[in-house]
Amino acid sequence: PQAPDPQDFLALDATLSAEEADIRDTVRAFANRELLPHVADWYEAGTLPDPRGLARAFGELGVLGMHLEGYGCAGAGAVAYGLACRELEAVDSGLRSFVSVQGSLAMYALHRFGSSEQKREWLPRMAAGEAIGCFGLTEPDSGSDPGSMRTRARRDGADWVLDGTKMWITNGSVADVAIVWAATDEGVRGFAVPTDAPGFTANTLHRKLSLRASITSELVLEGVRLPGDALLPGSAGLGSPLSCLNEARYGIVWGAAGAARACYAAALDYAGTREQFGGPIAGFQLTQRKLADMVLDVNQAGLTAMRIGRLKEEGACHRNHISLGKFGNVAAAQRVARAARSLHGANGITLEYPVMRHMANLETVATYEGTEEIHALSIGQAVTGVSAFR
Ligand code: TGC
Ligand code: FAD
Repeated sequence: PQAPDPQDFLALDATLSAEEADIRDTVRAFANRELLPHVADWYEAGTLPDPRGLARAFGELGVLGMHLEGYGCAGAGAVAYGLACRELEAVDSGLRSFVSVQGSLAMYALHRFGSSEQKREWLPRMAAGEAIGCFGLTEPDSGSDPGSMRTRARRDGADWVLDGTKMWITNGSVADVAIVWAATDEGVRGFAVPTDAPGFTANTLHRKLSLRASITSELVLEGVRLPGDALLPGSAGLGSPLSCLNEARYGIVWGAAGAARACYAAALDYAGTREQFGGPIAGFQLTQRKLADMVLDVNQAGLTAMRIGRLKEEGACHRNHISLGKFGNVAAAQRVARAARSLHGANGITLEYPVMRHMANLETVATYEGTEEIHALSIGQAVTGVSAFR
């Protein structure tokens, strides 16, 4: 047998189909050419300087809604979509987030719950990156417990009128359409809100210390009057937005494995070239222990992502599989990023190396799409049958 490849220790890449490997290579080449050279500057600036150009570039690459069928979407398999997320997050969590929010949250909500008119109006343009979507579930006083939302939609004749505030909304201030979740007399329902509707404003949030290469916003809805057909007719109850989250969380299972891989690769490279006490730091036992722990975390995260992806392709992926993947892979990525940061010494705290940027991003990744505690409780409930959320 061949000795393990340090970059793919468990030879997981050999289990990919030729088409999947092709998609991985295409996204990796794009990421290395178009994103990696700029991401430290974007991160330092605390923004994405050209979100519309970026959306169009992602659209051309074919990753926006790539796992959806029809309306200009690629209809790719779950593993292929996961591989794209992994390559993007190997560059930066904020870039995977851009693609997740567009494809897995805003487009998925329209695709699954929208009318055929809404799908025809938005999906082809969103797949091409000509229109940007955001997904507003979280509120200032309603994060882990979205069932407590205060945003309200009431019927007024044939119209709907929306009032409320959404918080921490990725791409909110650059979006053309906001998928807004609101409480109604019939329970929680989704609305496609054009962001030029009177009464809708979006304010960019500043001074973030994590996910800086990403735009995060507050959405304010003050008496936003929408025609009856702004309602996503298939949405019914809190389960509707939560089922969109499963899609985005699935992307994070793969994405976190990408961030971990990037930190490990940087650490391995640094360990081989940095010399102290007359030799490369890779030669010290304590460094090798760090690298061995990283190899284990990176490969276990890869295995978890692959297994959950194959379950999804078989139609056998339960939301608790995804909770386990998000819970485990984000924690693994955080361990790898932290160890990689320490291995880089002082250089590790700068933007010249990717490790602290990933480490800081992963604080967000561990928080959004269900915090570590929320996923622990979902897994706890799944194995004990007892809910401990309240
Ligand atoms: P609970 O009573 O358990 O559930 C209400 C209804 O929803 C169903 N359900 C789900 N359906 C599909 N997928 C899931 N993951 C679901 N979880 C629950 C459930 O069966 C029930 O249906 P029905 O028909 O019986 O009514 O609701 P709860 O109020 O007790 O809350 C459960 C909890 C805590 C697990 C849930 O609310 C939760 O997941 N909280 C975390 C919130 C969260 O993740 N927010 C993310 C916002 S979006 C975001 O962060 C984007 S970041 C950008 C990026 O992705 O890059
Ligand atoms: P809280 O829910 O207030 O939690 C605070 C702490 O209490 C956490 O440690 C939590 O785990 C813990 N906790 C809560 N409940 C329990 C419990 N029952 N048992 C034990 N511990 C508990 N949201 C969107 O809707 N759309 C977006 O596009 C979006 N993008 C985001 C981008 C960024 C950069 C960030 C940081 C967040 C984004 N979010 C978005 C919001 C995100 O989903 C929420 O931050 C997340 O769901 C947690 O909510 P919270 O911040 O209000 O924390």
